Amino acid sequence: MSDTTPGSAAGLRALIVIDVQNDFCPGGALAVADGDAVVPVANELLSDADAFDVRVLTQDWHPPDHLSFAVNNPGHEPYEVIEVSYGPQVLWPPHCVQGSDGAAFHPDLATDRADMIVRKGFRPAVDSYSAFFENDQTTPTGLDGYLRARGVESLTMVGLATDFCVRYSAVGGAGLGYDVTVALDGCRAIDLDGSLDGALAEMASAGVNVTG
Ligand code: VGL
Ligand code: ZN
Repeated sequence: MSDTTPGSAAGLRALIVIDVQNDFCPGGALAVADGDAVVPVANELLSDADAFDVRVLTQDWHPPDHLSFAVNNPGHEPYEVIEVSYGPQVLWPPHCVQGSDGAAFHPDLATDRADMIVRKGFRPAVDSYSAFFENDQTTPTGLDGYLRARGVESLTMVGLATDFCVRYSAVGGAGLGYDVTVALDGCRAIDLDGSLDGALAEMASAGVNVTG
């Protein structure tokens, strides 16, 4: 372990690469503009053994009957917000269906470098933006336990999308006590109705360090 840990004296540093999957890249079902531009940035960080002790990838992983898909909510269209058991939920085009090409990681992502892959959003009735907690804010994904067990104290996040899964993962991680940095040059946003500005404000007030 290196003794140059930024922001923490002894804890290990983890890189968390969020949802760099085909459906969030150009040509995908829920394409984020310029989404594939995050791949070289993520790969450079994944290869930087001096900067990180632990490398985690997350993967959005929905069953075909997932409640976040507009098609599973008759009378509703993609990008509408509906009320579900745990509060407001944005409806999306079907994306990242388990086992589909769209759910696969971008083919150029250096997935072999990862220690751990966390799948989320696999429960039909609960969406999961955060790498830590599903959208009901109570169901854990298990990532916190994994990081704690490995002695991780600081997190650097890149990936897709800045204003959804990166945002909720960063704010969730800060709430759990991690020292969280989001490297914006390795992120791209959906930006639905000002959601990028909202995400930047929320991350700042949660104490997340936003760089790049
Ligand atoms: C995401 C919308 C729906 C994301 C996932 O990875 O940001 N956004 N599912
Ligand atoms: Zn999703």
